[in-house]
Amino acid sequence: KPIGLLDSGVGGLTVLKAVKDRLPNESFVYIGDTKRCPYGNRTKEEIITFTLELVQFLLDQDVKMIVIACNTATAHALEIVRSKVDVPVIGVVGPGSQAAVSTTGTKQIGVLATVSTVESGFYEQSLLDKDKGVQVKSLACPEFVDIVEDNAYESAEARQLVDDKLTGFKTPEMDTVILGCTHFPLLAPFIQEVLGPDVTLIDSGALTSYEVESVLDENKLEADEAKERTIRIFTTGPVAMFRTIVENWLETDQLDIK
Ligand code: DGN
Repeated sequence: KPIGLLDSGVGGLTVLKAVKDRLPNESFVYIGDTKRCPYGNRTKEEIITFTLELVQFLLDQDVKMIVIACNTATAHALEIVRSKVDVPVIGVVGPGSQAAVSTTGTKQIGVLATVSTVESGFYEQSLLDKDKGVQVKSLACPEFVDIVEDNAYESAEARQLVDDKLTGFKTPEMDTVILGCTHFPLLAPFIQEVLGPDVTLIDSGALTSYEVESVLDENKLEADEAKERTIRIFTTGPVAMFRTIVENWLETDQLDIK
């Protein structure tokens, strides 16, 4: 059976990329809710409703576990999804904050996320649960999501946007910054350039891939190695732009995109 991943759009592809590279025998189904993206400015109720719809779509594809590859949906809907479904469900905030507390030497951590993730306080809580001594400074960067969805994440305009947004964000002691939205790793080269080489960026995708692996082990959900793996990708919006981003980012056109 495949592993299911969901996001409000293309952001969760950053997680899919890490998980598929780590687990070469696994098959995947991905759904991006492009039609209703961004989730970051929506109410908690809307985010829960949309997330549950995507979860049902994945369950209909007979997935064996679900990765909520969206920080906004994780912050608002992880617990409720877990209470409603029988397969294991993981989010991206836990792995990201674990990595950040393990990385920081100064205990000053930055979080870049959507408005709704910042307002939920979920990252801050998750970080403090892991280390009471950390100080967290968060910034909502909803504009970053739009520029990624528009496939302009490598443009001069994107570079300028990141510069305008992040200049002055870093405190002198801040040594670790969480990319707290799964769209943001596509802008990581610009973000790194603006924040400087002394800051470690945390991309929760890579860390989430370890968690997927251990959840599969714990639940004895092995891949069927006799079968060739499949990666099926769905969007609720127009396919053309989505396809371009998928092919560039995952560096393959051997995908089934609908
Ligand atoms: N990719 C999503 C996240 O990680 O929060 C949200 C993007 C959005 O819908 N605003």
